[in-house]
Amino acid sequence: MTSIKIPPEHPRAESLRIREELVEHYRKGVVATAGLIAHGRGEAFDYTLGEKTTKPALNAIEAAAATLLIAEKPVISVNGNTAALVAEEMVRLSQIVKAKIEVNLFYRSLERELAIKELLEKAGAHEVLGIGEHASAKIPELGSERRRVDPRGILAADVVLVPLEDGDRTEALVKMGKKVIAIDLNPLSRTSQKATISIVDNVVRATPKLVEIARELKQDSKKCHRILLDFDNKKNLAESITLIKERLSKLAEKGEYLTLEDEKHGF
Ligand code: PTJ
Repeated sequence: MTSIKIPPEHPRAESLRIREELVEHYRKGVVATAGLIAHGRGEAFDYTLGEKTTKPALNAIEAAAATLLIAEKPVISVNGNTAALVAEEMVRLSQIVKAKIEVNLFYRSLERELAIKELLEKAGAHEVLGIGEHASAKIPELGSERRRVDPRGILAADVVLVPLEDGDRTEALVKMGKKVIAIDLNPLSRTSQKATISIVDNVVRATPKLVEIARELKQDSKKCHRILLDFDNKKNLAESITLIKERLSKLAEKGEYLTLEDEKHGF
């Protein structure tokens, strides 16, 4: 439910709808104030990527699906923005790859934890970890509230999916020997740079794709292993950055961004 009416013919209708979704969930206490700022940052990077799932993003999504399916104790870490934008898809993914769902917040408060838990339960989650005193364990060397984790979830996990994350926790989780899958539109962020698998894509596009691919790969563990043998995160991340560079160079050559022809061709 959004509070303003967005005309469907508006050229930025989808982007505005997503923005309103966040504002609405901010009012409901799900999204942190800084979550709105983080979204704006994401939008800017999405522009440079052409607002579509790129080939390197798709490679990373495949590798992420394979990793989650092979994992012994996978956990999906959910924060305010993720819950507001893709609660249902995250729950569906957790069911396919048999992952636990844990709420983990940078701006932690019991009210927000409970509001996010409720949203996830409405989306079909049976168990939501990391709420209140259940987040009783601590990630070493981490100063932020993100250090508080559930011993049944992130602490014990071998693979953690972290959409819209803060770089220091990614680094700390990797140091603990866990595989970290990040979804972050900024390929230069510490999260993207330090993750085991970096999906440089919008969480609203990447998550349904992750669901679709995980469903396809579920019966084929040989293919999962093959995908992972071929995947090189550093190289893939470099391709995302190159893609942005080339796209911006092409646009710079033209000096004109919005023409009807370009829109038709997806620029
Ligand atoms: O809900 P909380 O309390 O855990 O707080 C969540 C935020 C997002 C506020 C917190 O994790 C934070 O401050 O994150 P940062 O450091 O702003 O990083 C967020 C990253 O996510 C940035 O690199 C953005 O470019 C990226 N981002 C924003 N929106 C999206 C996104 N990546 C993928 N999909 C998006 N929709």
